[in-house]
Amino acid sequence: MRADREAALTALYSDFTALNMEGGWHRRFPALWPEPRRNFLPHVWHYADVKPILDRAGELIDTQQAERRNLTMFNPVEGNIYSTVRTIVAAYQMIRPGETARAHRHTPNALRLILEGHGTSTVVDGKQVEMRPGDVLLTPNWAWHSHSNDGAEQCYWMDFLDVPLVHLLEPMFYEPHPDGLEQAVEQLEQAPIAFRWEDTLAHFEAEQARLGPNVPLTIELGPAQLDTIALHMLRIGAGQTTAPVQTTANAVFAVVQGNGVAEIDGERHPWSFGDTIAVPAWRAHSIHAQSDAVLLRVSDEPVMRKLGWLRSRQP
Ligand code: 1HN
Repeated sequence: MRADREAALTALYSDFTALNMEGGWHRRFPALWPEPRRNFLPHVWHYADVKPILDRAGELIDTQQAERRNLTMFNPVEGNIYSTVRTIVAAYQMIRPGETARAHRHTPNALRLILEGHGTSTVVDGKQVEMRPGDVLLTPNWAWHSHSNDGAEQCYWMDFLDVPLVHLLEPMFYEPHPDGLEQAVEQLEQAPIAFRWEDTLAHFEAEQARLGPNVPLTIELGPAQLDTIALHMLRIGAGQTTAPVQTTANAVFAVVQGNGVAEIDGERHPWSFGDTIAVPAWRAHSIHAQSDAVLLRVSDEPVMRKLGWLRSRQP
């Protein structure tokens, strides 16, 4: 009787497999778990390591060959070859004097943080804005964008895109501009897609007047224009540390100025100007500054909030 049942079960389970199905009571891997598994790894990429590599690439690869001379930072978690955290990819890009990165558009949302160099501008849907250090410039879903360096200096910046989220959900569309560059272009000093460094500093001053001098400040670059990505600037004074937090939002931090140490899941990660810090979902973290620091936090908070999955707590 018992042996009959065992044989019947074995037959049942092999029929599952043959038909590409599985019993909820028979899984080899659980489908549900009590709280987020920490999957992607905390990691820091140092600009001091990246910059010479961008410079070497600059001597070997031109913008004819590479539509964008960019280096993407892939998380060291096993099996990953692209994403910086689950939903976001971060890249460094450099453009040399006289070069143009041709216009294209794609469904992934993108933004840039300018690190170094003057004389380069970006054109987003026909609006040309200069790129200056500390500025954050947006290229939303399906906006045309190109970059040109008409100055004398190499320009370095960081790109952040929701490409991994688009890969996951699959609504990828990409199109090169038929003319290579947009034809009718209007030059703008202020534009809704441009968050200027001077405005960020003024915003911090106003926030400090409200909260006092001894606490780290967080401001949002808004109103939000990217559906999937939230942008916050953090100002952390020398010796200050942010309150530890654990959140379902995936984040990448970029260092705009200063240096310090990020504590992520109990491990210390030193950072300085231009570095990229991957803080994946549910990794408890706090950030300590050793000199007056500003960091940009790029996160998928709007996605988590919209879908009812944003949960944050003090670890
Ligand atoms: C992209 O289109 C740009 O337009 C930069 O400057 C970085 C990284 C991955 C995929 C597309 C750009 C990118 C990118």
